Order: sequence, then structure tokens, then C-alpha cells
Amino acid sequence: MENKGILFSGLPESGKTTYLAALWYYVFNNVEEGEFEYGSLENGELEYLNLISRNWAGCNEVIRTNQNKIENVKIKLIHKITGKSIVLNIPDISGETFKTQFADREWDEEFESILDTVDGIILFIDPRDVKNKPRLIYHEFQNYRYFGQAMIKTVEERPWTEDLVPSQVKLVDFLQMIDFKKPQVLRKISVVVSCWDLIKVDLKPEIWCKNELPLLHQYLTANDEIFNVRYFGVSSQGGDYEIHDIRNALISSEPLQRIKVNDGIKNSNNILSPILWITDENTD
Ligand SMILES: Nc1nc2c(ncn2[C@@H]2O[C@H](COP(=O)(O)OP(=O)(O)OP(=O)(O)O)[C@@H](O)[C@H]2O)c(=O)[nH]1
Ligand SMILES: [Mg+2]
Repeated sequence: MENKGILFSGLPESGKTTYLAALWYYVFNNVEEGEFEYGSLENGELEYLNLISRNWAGCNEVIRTNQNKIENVKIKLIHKITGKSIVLNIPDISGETFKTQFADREWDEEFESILDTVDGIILFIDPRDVKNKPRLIYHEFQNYRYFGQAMIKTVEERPWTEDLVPSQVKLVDFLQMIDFKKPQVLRKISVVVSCWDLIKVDLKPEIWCKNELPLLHQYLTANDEIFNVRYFGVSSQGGDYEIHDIRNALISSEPLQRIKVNDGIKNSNNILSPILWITDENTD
């Protein structure tokens, strides 16, 4: 039996818990299809998983993850043909913790010990995040040309807060820390662009990242000797619950069919794909 640690990281509300809720429903109910079947739950997280998964199946938002509590989920899966089992160790950590780590420049011991058990990272990107797109010096300059000094005067001097930092800078900083603390250990990264249902352009997830988070994409591309990366577009919900008609359509659909995963080549509902890419030893 193999133990595989998967770290979910990303800023607040980037879709981590919703992904876990859909994943739990998928492994529990997708008995006919898929290479793996559910074995057992190694930690006592059944209540938590059932709660978020029930919300997800009923098209209700999952609960926000508590900053003070890491839910340590361990799911054992069994390969249907080989009988080989893997235990996915997936701590569900709040995005607030990720932000605090960036601002305070430190990890606590609990997080450090999680990193020691991790084989790969899923980096969640929220396409709704207004701080994804870089503010370019060129645009600032154009503003200056149109509005002149008047614009400059309106810019107040504000003390630095973590809130002023573009999201991709935080994500790259996190990866640099990983490289610094765990060089050559944490190689595999699945970049998951969540809420893929909101992306209306027909782009591969990697190209979307290249356009929207160029610093992150460049960092990962330029450091391919450190990180082995694959990009996925994932819609765990299948649509936006805030839009009445969409939610109604989702409620009357089969829950497993709401999940959409684009791995850059094909579309499927296999929400395990970003994890199986990490655990697949042939792609190391
Ligand atoms: N449209 C759409 N919205 C989604 C999807 N997945 C999650 N959301 C919404 O995004 C918001 C945040 O989702 P969560 O799963 O709680 O995000 P999180 O990363 O766990 O957040 P923290 O626990 O605060 O770190 C919720 O309002 C979800 O309903 C999706 O596939 N599509
Ligand atoms: Mg959460």
C-alpha cells in the first residue's frame, strides 16, 4: 500500500473545499466507471466529508474552512485491475492560512510536518480573483497621459499590506519557499484553474494561465528542472449557484455529470485526474 500526500493550496475561496466535496462524492458513487474504487477512510473525517459533500450534491455552498483547524482527510482507493491501493492524504487548509503565511513570512510546525508527508501540490487558481491580472506600468503610464497630475494626486500613500500584492506574486512566493525548504522533494504540481464553467473562451488551461497569470506561468516554465507541472481546468460545481436558472438546472442534473475537468487534451468528469497525475510514477 502506498501513501500519497497531496497538498491543496491556494488563496481563500479558490475552490479547494468544493473540489474535495465533489471528489468525495465521485469516489463514493462512481463505482461503474473510473480506474479506482473507494476502499476506506483512514482518518475519522467522515462527518466532515459527508457534510461538504451533501451541501455540494444539493447545490449549496460548502462551508468556509476554519482557519484554526486543518481537516486531515485520508482516503484509501483501490485500483480495480491491479488491486493496488493508495491512500490519499489530503489536508484541507483554509486559504486564510495561506495569506497569513505570506504576510508573516512563517509557517507553523503543523504545516511544516504536513509538508514532510506531501508528494505533490494542487495549486488552486480562482479565475474570479480581480488581483490575477497584472497592473502594468504601461497602463499606469497611459492613465498619467490622459489624466495627468490629477490622477497622481488621487493616489494616496498607503502602508503595505498583503492585500496590495497581486495573487500570482503570492503563489510564486509560496513555490519559492517550497523550493527553499524542500528542494527536489516537492516536484509535482497540478495547477487547477477552478470555476472552469466561468471561462467563456476556448483556451487550454495552460494558455489561460499564461495570459492571466504570466508571472506564475513564466516561473513554472523557467524552472522545469525544479517543478514538473500539469495544468487543469476544473468545474467542481458545473456552474454558478448565484444564478437562479443555472442552479435550478444543476439541481435537476445527475451530480456526477456536473463535474467538468479539462486536462488540456480532453474533457471528462474525472475529478481525480489532477491527483492521479501526481501519484502516477510514470510521469515523475
Ligand atoms: N461557478 C463556480 N463556483 C465555484 C466552483 N467551485 C467553487 N465555487 C464557489 O467558490 C466559492 C469558494 O469555494 P470554496 O470551495 O469554499 O473555496 P476554498 O478555497 O475552500 O475557500 P477557503 O476555505 O476560504 O480557503 C464558493 O462560493 C463556491 O460556491 C465551481 O466549480 N464553479
Ligand atoms: Mg475551504
